[in-house]
Amino acid sequence: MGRLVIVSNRVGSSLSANDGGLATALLTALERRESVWFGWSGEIVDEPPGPTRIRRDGNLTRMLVDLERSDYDGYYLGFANRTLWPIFHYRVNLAEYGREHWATYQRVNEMFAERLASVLKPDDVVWVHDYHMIPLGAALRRLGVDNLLGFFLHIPFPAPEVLTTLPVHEALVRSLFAYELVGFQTGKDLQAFQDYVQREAGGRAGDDGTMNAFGTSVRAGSYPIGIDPAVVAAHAARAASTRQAARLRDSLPGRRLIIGVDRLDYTKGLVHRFAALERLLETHPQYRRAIVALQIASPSREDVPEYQQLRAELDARIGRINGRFGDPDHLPVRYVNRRFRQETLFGFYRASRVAMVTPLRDGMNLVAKEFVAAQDPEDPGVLVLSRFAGAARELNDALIVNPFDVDEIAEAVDRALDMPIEERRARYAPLMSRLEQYDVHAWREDFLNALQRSGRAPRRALRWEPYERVA
Ligand code: ADQ
Repeated sequence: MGRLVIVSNRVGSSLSANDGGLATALLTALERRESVWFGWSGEIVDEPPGPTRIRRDGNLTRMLVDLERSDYDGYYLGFANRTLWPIFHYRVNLAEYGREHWATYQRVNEMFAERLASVLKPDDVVWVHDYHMIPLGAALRRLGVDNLLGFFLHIPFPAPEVLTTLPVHEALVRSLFAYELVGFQTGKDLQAFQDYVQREAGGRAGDDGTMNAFGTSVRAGSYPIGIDPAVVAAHAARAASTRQAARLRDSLPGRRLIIGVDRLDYTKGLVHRFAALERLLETHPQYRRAIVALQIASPSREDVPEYQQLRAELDARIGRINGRFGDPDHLPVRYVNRRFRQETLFGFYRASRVAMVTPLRDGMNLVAKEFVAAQDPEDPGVLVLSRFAGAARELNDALIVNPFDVDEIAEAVDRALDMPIEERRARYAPLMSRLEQYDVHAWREDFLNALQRSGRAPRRALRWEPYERVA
C-alpha cells in the first residue's frame, strides 16, 4: 500500500496536537501507515520562501511550505477567506468579487502542486482538504501526476444561484473534476454540486454518484465528518474532576450554565445568539440571576476587516447585556476570547445545562457533536442547534432552531433550561448512538475506501491546461 498524503492549508502541529477535530481525525490515520502531511507552515516570510521543510515523526512526515506575504494576502486572506468563505456560506454581501486574488490563489496552488509533485511516489494516495486547495488536483494533473486524488470540502457547497455570483465559478467547479472522488459534508451539499453540474455545466449524473461534465467525470458523495465520541466522553468525565472545571462549577452556585464555543466568525451566528439571550432575559426575568451564559470565542482571521467589525459588535452587545441585566455580584454573560485545551473544553461542556450552536450556515459543526458526547448520560445537557449546521441532519433529536429567528432561539433555550430529566435522557440517547455509529474513523475510512474503489481513470493532461489568466 502506498503512502497516504494529506494536503491541507494548515498542517497539524504534532502527533499529540490540540488542533481541533480535523487534526485529531487525520492524525489517527496518519499514525497507522506511512504518511505525509503537506501544506502551509503557518509562517509568513518577506522573501520568496525557501525549500519545503521536512519533519519526521514516526510514520508521519510533515512537509511545510512558507508563504510570502503578498501570496498570503491574495491567496489566504483574499480569495480563500474574503471570496470563497463568504460565498460558500451564503454571505454574498460580504464577498470581495474583484478578480485580482483569483490569480494569486491559482498561482499559490500551482506552487504547492509543484512542490508536492516532486516528492510524490507512484502509489501514494493524495487526499486534499478544503476550499483553500480546490485547484490543487488540476495543477497536479497538469504536471503529469496520475496518482489517486481525493478532495473533501469541509464547508457548505452553495446552491447554484449563490455559487454563480462568483465570476470564476466555472473554472473552479471544473477543477474539481481533476479528482477521482469529491466528498461533501451532507446530502444537501452533494445535491447542490449535482444541481450545478447539471444546470450550469450541462453535465449529467451517472451510476454510483458519478457526475459527467467538462468531457470527463468525477465521483461525488456525502461523508459527514464525525468525532471520536468515546474519547470525548472519557476526556469530559476526567476533565470534570480537574481544578479548572471545579473552579467553573464553584463560580455558579445555584445557576445553570449555557455554553457557546466557536471561532469568532460571522458564520457562527453570534450576533443573533446574543440578541436571543437578551430577549430571553427581557421576557423571563426569573432567569436574570439564575443563568450564566459562557461564550468562548477564539479570535480568527484577525487581518480580515469583517472579523474585526464582528469583534467590535460583539464587545458592544455583550457589554450592553451585562450592563442591563447584571448585578454587582453577578453578570449573566461571560465572554472569553481564547483557546483552551480540548479536554478542558469538554469538561466545560459537561458542566453545562444547555449548548447554543446556532451558526447561520456551517459545513458540519463539530462543537455540536462534542457537546453531546461530553454529557453525563445520567444528567445530560440539551443541545440547541441551528437547522443550517450540517450536523442538524444527523442530530435531529436536538432542539432545532432557525438561527435568524431570535424569538425561536430564546424559546428553545427556555425550553432547554426547563426540560425534565426524562426528556433530556430520551433526547441524549439517540444523539449519542448516531455519533457512535458514524464516528470520525468511519468517516475517514468510508472516504478512503470510496477513493480506492473509484479506481484510476486515465486523466488526460490536455484538460488541465492553465486557466485563462485574468489580470
Ligand atoms: P470550524 O468552522 O472551525 O471548522 P467546528 O466544526 O465547530 O468549526 O470545529 C471547531 C473545532 O475547534 C472543534 O473541534 C472545537 O472543539 C475546537 N475549538 C473551537 N473553539 C476552541 C477554543 N476556543 N479552544 C480550543 N478549541 C476550540 C470547519 C467547518 C465546520 C466543520 C469543520 C470540520 O467550518 O463546518 O465541521 O471544519 O469539517
